[in-house]
Amino acid sequence: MADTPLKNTDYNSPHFPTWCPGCGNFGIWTGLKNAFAELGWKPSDVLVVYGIGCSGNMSSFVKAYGFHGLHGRALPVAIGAKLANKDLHVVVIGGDGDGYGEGGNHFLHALRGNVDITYIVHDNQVYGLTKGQMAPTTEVGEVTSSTPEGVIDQPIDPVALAIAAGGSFVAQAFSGDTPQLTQLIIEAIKHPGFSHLNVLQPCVTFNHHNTFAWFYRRVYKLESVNHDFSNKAEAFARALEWGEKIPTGILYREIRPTWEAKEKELAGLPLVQRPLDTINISQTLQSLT
Ligand SMILES: Cc1ncc(C[n+]2csc(CCOP(=O)(O)OP(=O)(O)O)c2C)c(N)n1
Ligand code: SF4
Repeated sequence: MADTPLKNTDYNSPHFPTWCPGCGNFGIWTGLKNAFAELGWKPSDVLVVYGIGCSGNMSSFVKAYGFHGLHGRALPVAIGAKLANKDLHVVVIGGDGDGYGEGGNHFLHALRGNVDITYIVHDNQVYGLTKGQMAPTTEVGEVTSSTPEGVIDQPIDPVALAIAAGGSFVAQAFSGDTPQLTQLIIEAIKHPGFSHLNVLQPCVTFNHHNTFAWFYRRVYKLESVNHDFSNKAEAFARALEWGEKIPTGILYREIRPTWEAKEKELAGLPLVQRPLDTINISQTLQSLT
């Protein structure tokens, strides 16, 4: 924690983002830095793990500890870091292709495991960095650079999937509403367990359907309808909403023990602080011969 109040700009790296002008990633970048400042975290208090994509390029634009992983593999890196140092704050940034496609398997099992990290997905419904191929969330019929005759596959619904797979915190935000997004990032980070925040993020270059204007006409805040986020059936029904009405806010939250709390070997000092010279693996090695 810092002694003097922190500002959004304290997390700026020397590099200004290279995203296309008007890209929805700018709103998420702002929201993340706002959240860190409000939480009073110094850049050295947090590790941000990134996947590969326009979203993952944020690794160059945020001043904090960072690890730019492989496509689809940000979650296992982040979980490994958290288990090695349970006192470290760990946030993961990735795209919908990265996290729901190539990394979909990691996503499902992270939801079940409930390791205390926060996963923020920049859901622009397209592969941005590789120039506009279909992604797991692209809508049926969309013409993309890899589907010249329109998408045939049914899109996945990330928030419904997360609730069904056992997520303990599932929320959705819109990158065009930075104040709400900032608060949701803070809520997600404060949640004791795995938190999933799907951020609706217009890609102004390759997705000309799900634009800022398109979202502004459809998004509504769950607070405005007194949504009960402890009710799983209600949360699931809201999570399925898409088209004319799209919910933002916390869809589902439950408190249950984290993976770290249940694993007896992790009780006490974080693994990184334990002296290495007390570790004796000779018995294990002998049992293998
Ligand atoms: C293992 C592997 N497969 C494929 C790629 C190529 N690749 C890089 S980024 C990307 C898609 C990124 O899309 P998304 O995750 O939606 O992120 P965005 O760029 O839209 O933020 C792909 C397929 C790669 N780098 N590594
Ligand atoms: S290609 Fe799309 S997601 Fe990538 S920087 Fe440009 S507008 Fe943003």
